[in-house]
Amino acid sequence: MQKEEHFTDKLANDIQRDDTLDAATKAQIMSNLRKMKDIKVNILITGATGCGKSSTINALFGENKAKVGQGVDPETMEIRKHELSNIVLYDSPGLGDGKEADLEHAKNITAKLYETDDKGNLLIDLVLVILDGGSRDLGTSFQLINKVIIPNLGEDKKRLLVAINQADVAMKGRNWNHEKNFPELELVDFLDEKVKSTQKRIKEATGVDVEPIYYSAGYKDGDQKQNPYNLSKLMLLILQHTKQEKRAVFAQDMNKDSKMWKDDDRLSDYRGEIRSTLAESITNGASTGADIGSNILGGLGSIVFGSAGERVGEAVGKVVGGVVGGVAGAIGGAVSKIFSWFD
Ligand SMILES: Nc1nc2c(ncn2[C@@H]2O[C@H](COP(=O)(O)OP(=O)(O)OP(=O)(O)O)[C@@H](O)[C@H]2O)c(=O)[nH]1
Ligand SMILES: [Mg+2]
Repeated sequence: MQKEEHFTDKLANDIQRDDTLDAATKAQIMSNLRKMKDIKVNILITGATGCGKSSTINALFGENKAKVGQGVDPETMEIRKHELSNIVLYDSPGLGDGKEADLEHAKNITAKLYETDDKGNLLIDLVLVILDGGSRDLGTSFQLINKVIIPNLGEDKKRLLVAINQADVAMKGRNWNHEKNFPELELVDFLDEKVKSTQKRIKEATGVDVEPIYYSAGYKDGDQKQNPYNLSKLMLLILQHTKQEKRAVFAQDMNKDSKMWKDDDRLSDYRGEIRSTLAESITNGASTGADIGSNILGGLGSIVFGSAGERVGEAVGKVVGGVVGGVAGAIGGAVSKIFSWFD
């Protein structure tokens, strides 16, 4: 499969051709973009067998992008590695496979949580625990969260994210509107209750506050097919729990199929917020050290890219270009093209 051109290369091309920028500024931006291209975000995804880890990975990042890491013996219970361009996923079984297997999984997950990168920083940027919304007994999942993950998470508890999947079948398929792909009121209440009780069970056992969400990764089953629900809400949460300067690279690996992102609870403009979050991280990262202060850009980012519903392209062109021009305008204009698929 041919790899898609990296967005930092596209950006670099546009910047090179921009004759409003001087050579030194261009060189600085090029160097920033090269560094950005190498950023890795390491995500540990875990949860009980069948909760929807693989489905979630494919929905978020695109089916044909995830390839299974090398050197993995399927007979062992090792964590599987899916290496995308910039996002690296570690797919681990949760608990609930019997005493011996559980012990092995817990050991592997714990080891992963303590692993460090070549700079000595903790490798794992984010732990996504997926709960099966259709399951009555989430006891083993809480054991996983409360006894295995949280105690070994270190100071930064923000690295933990809990998401309840299979919202569509949480009431055995009742109260899901298949035509419109959303939950009817009764199911909404049921799911909200599930979110609350999940939060409570973690808080009471560990003192840690999490903000779980519910979603559906969707499915494809022969002729049967259902798009995800609240996937954009999950994506935004993932971005918000990732370090600001690392967020940019999700633009490379996110699923480019716009159908995946369209159905959600509409409590917020998740897609707009994803766009602005990404655009801000890219713009800040690209302009670091260039002759326009990144604080100016940061402020501008939220004003410009934050406008709900408006295409980043137009907004950037009009506002950034008009007000400061130069570096911000050039980067902003180029950034906008990256999101043409994300309507
Ligand atoms: N209805 C519905 N089915 C789902 C959803 N997510 C996953 N599934 C189905 O649940 C089954 C298991 O999904 P997987 O993604 O393979 O789950 P997993 O956690 O990767 O499973 P293991 O790797 O075996 O631990 C599949 O048949 C999926 O199609 C969802 O949101 N709604
Ligand atoms: Mg799987």
